[in-house]
Amino acid sequence: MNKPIFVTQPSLAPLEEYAKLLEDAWASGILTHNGPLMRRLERELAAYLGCPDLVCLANGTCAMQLSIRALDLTGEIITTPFTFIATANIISWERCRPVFVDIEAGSWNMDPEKIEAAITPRTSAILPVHVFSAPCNIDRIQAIAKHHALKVIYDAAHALAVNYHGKSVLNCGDISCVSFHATKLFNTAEGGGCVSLDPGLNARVRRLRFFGFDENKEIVDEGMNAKMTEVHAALGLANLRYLDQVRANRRRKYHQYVEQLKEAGFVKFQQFNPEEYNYSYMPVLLDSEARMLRVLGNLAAKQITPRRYFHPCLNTLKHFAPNCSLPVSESVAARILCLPLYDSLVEDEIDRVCKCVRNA
Ligand code: T4K
Repeated sequence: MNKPIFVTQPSLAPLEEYAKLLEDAWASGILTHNGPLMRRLERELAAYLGCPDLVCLANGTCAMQLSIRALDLTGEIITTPFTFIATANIISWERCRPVFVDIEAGSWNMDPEKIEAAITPRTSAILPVHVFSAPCNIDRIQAIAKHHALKVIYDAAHALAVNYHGKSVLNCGDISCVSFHATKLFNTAEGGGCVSLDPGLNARVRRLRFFGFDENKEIVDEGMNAKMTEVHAALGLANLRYLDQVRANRRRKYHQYVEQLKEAGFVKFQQFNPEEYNYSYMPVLLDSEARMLRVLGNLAAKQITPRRYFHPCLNTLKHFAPNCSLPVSESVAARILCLPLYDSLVEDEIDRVCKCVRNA
């Protein structure tokens, strides 16, 4: 009997390296409140990514929440329906209304040509997602935002260690939000971060994550608790040393999948620039929902669980109504499947997954 295969598994540094990093925390008893390990992780990540600064937070969802707050957004925020529920939920959670626009058929990212029709006097921002790490058409989105005086927050949950025009994609827009969840390319178990080129915004996000305290512990803003602990930061520091290796490994496995599936006439892959992708997911688009369900059944019979990232299409959820029908997003969401992709996945397992797909 083969062991079950899940859509992903965390990439983890050797346990001894993690434990070593925790020795100082054990000695000092400092476990949280913007401690030395978290500040070191902020510096090391910013340097690794080529960003001037990075603010570590408790998770990627609160990175978006604090960004909405830091920019004082209200009213309507234009976003994509082809994303994880967190993106749209946090807009509503912050008492704004998500307005969905359709995606491009090849990149599965927000279609910039559909944005202007969705802008109203109530629109305050655009919140696109770099889905599966492929950068959106940022040049076009920024031009539209500038023309209409809108803010831009990028949900870059998937897009750590991705460049756009040779520079970190996280340096784009007013703020970019990353996730360091256990299932991501780089993880701190739970965690996330905000990147902005505006030092004032970074300072505000830092205050918002810490109850509104400034550096002198004066209450200067209406904040909450979104701090990253030392225990999480240590895991990040340990894992960061392996990030290049993890990315290269996943890239190799991604191509093994493509080699085995490209001849199957019913499988399509995401369109992206290979220099601007981090290979954290293995999304495949089947030619019909019926075929996708057959693939799912074949895999389930072998104890292999892929994920329908992202289904359902968020504009179809009742609590976001009224929203119009968005044919490209709905069609992609009905036929997409993310196949298993992670460090310890071996070639034989990829072969088994591909066989199930081809047999559908
Ligand atoms: N924006 C976008 C576009 C996102 O995709 C996400 C999160 C966010 C924002 C929000 O970021 P965070 O607030 O989460 O930092 C997972 C993740 O929980 C979620 O972070 C991620 N996107 C989403 C795409 O995937 P689920 O519900 O599929 O996770 P779960 O727990 O079912 O895990 C999937 C598989 O991973 C399991 O079958 C086994 C494996 N796994 C999972 C965990 C948690 C492990 O091996 N170890 C683990 O610790 O959402």
